[in-house]
Amino acid sequence: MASAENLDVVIVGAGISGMYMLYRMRKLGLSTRVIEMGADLGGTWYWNRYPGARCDTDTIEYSYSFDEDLQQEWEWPERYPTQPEILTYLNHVADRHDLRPDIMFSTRVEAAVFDEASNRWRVTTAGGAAFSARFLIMATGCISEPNIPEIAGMETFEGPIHHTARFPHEGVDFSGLRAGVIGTGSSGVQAIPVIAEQATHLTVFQRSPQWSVPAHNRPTDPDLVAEIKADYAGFRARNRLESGAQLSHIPANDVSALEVGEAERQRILEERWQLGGFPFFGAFNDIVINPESNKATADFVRAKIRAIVKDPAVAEMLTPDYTIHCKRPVLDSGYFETYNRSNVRLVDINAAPIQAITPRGIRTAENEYALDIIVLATGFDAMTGALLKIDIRGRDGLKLRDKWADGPVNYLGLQVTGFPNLFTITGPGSPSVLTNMMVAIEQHVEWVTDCISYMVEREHACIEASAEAQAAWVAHVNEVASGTLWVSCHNWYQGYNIPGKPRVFMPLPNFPPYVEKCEAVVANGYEGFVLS
Ligand code: NA7
Repeated sequence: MASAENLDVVIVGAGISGMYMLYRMRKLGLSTRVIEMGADLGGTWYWNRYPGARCDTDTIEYSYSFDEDLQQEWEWPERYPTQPEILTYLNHVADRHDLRPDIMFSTRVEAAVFDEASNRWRVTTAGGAAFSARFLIMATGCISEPNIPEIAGMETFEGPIHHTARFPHEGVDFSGLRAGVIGTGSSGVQAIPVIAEQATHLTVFQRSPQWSVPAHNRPTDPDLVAEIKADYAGFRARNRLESGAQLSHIPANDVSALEVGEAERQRILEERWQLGGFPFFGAFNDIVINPESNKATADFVRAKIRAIVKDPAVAEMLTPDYTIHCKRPVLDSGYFETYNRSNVRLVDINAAPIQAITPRGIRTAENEYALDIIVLATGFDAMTGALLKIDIRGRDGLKLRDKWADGPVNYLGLQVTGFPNLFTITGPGSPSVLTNMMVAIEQHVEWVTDCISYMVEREHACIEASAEAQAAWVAHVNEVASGTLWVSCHNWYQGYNIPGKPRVFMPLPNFPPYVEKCEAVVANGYEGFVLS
């Protein structure tokens, strides 16, 4: 067995959460190492380099809040940041705080085993390195493990096949090529208009149509930025709790779609449509809980799709029949308009499924499509995929894979019973993907920092979620989720995109009460945790 380097803390992943976690652990004076699979930092923003990749949260909110000088100094050129801009920003943060020396790149964690005799985690990597740490923090991301569908004949294709989350760093020139894109989630919807402009021909293979709304990207408004920077801390605080860490600082209208007449309803929806982005889904306060309000909103978007897409048959194929906002909302820049181009064809693979990838293209139940290049925009094994890829074993050799065989269970989305001193940043059971990830990440990193600091000060060896607290938390998450329309369709929040994955609602709706709960737990001496 390789001898292990002794550390206080091992953090897995050098994305937004791993970087901030390292910064915080260093401030506590703890010896810390971040282990990162990629050749460089950035996590999501390191890997997702497909054409058109861009964050769908406004730049003024999608940035760290912990460094006042940084947030005052940094300038974003547009409303939404592009993938390269975010990567530049994260590299700047790493340089500014000298984070790199404690990050091991190109190193994949293979296993993490808890040793009960020493109360330490032994972390081993694919390259044979070993670390022994008191605390193990999984900063592996919610949407980081790509979903590569098993399609017969994939290996026979004569051209390249790229997943959006594993796109070549040097980029891909689609000029002169017949391209095929499988998948129409956020990644597909962002990539499709850009690829359509370059490629000779583009075929989009759609399993589910999307309720996409216009992003309305535009240059940064200097007046708005000046106003925010005059009191950035206040803006962050309002964002965090008053607007519920939603995906936009523009709050939802506090009115039901059913409380207003038809003309007023249309006026509000049109106003929100023109605002663009996530504020659209805040047109009314009950879109995700009231089926009738949801239908009114969906009907509005349905009419928009019909108005944009010239061919009625194509418009029909592009119009979803499920609850709007049930799958994670998608923002676009000219997505529906792309289907008016003569070089773009839409194929409904729900009606005629893909049977095989052949050497020259894709064969469905109805047709064979000749292609030179295929893009898999097929998403991720979200929330649990990256965690379960690692062989994590807690007390008595208990495997996390077994513990979560019927779906993830934990307390506060932070800790799993039987896995002492192991923390998951934005784990399932926490608001995570239903919020602005930046806000959720900072809240978790700060909670974990305070917890570790408390333990170090009081010389506690272990913290572990009690079985009772965990059971109550799992029941709570299910109860909250079941009161929403997020359980009414086949979304990845419930694992529907991965064959065989347990159908469990994974994120926790509603950020402010969650933060209150986390704070109350601390105020009550880490209620629900066993400290030893
Ligand atoms: P998503 O949102 O999971 O979208 C993946 C798309 O790929 C979606 O349209 C899926 O259809 C489709 N898909 C998945 N598996 C298959 C197979 N096997 N065959 C055909 N089509 C398939 O991932 P994205 O990368 O677009 O976005 C992920 C997140 O990144 C997003 O939510 C934002 O947070 C940013 P389905 O809808 O499952 O029928």
